[in-house]
Amino acid sequence: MSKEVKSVEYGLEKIFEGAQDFLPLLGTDYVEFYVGNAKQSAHYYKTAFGYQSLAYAGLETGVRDKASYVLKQDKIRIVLTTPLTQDSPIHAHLQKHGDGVKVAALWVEDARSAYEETIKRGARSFMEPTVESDEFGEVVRSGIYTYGETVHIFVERKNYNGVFLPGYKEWKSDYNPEPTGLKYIDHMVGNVGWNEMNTWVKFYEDVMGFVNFLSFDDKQINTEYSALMSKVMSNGNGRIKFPINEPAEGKKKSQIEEYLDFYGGPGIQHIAIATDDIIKTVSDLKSRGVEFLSAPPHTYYQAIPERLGVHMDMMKEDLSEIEKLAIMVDADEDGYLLQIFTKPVQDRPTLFFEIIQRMGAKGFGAGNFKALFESIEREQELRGTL
Ligand code: TYF
Ligand code: FE
Repeated sequence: MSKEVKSVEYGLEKIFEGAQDFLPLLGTDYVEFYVGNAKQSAHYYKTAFGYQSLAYAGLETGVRDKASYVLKQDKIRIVLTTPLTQDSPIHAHLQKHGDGVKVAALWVEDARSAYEETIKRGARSFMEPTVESDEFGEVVRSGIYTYGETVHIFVERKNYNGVFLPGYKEWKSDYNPEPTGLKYIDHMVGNVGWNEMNTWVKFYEDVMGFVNFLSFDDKQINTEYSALMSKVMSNGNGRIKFPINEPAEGKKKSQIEEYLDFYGGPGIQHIAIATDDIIKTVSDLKSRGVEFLSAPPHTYYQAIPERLGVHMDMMKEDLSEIEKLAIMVDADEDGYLLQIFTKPVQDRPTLFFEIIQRMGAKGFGAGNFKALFESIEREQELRGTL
């Protein structure tokens, strides 16, 4: 089949001028977390977030050195992996970073070419192209490093129809909590060190062919106490969006510095997950014990009609319900969006989740940054890290 036919099939239209097409990406394939106890993490993600059991690899399937639980909800696949042996390198990763995201895997048409094209442009190798197969076909994977010890694995699965990857067996569980309406990964944000943002912007431009389509500087992103800078990188078809944050000088410690201290360097800070009914999703998540940042003050909600301007008429959601759930609202020229942020999902103040509903808006909620960062600072205050 020719490249053109495949592209049409996958709808790989180019929406960002300037993006290079040497690395066509079909979407996010999976996100792998390294965790201290994968069995219990899997239970948490099923119970609290409504993920469904999909696949498993571990002692019972002949894997001796680690256990991995794969969960799914709509288009999202997450893998929770823990080491089983004393000398596993995953231990070293956990000791340094705590629980966190190791792999942001990207679905590609050709994992060998993805590897060659990115290595040629300066990527550091994590995994040479490797073919894995079982009775359901074969998968080719390859991988490169991005910031810190985080990696991108390219997954080519066009000749595979198993549940996840060769080496995993289907996981059928009697415990299946209802989904909470999580649909797909909207973006994944990385925190990098002082003066490193532009290095990683250049990495996504030169090595991955992405474009920088939005930037926020410390004049736009600041509170009385702290500041940060952020640049949003996107691939050509807009399916993969990776904002990158760098701390900036403020009167007190920035949340980005707090992350870098506790994570022991750069890494993934938050994963934004899309829903098309944020009121239902957030109500469900709260009833299952997911903790969110505290609400902005009432004055924030009073200012929404003004902030939304022409988009206010479009807004279907009830403002008092939005305020009760502590959801935030912002608009840009294309529409509005609703978003909310969880507290960190492990003891270290590192990874957290965002729930986002886009009603046309393509931005990241810049109008909410101040209120959001003030909520984060209230948490930092409690942790003694501000
Ligand atoms: O992804 C974003 O840009 C928004 C806002 O530390 C944001 O979700 C930016 C920086 C940050 C937390 C949230
Ligand atoms: Fe975000």
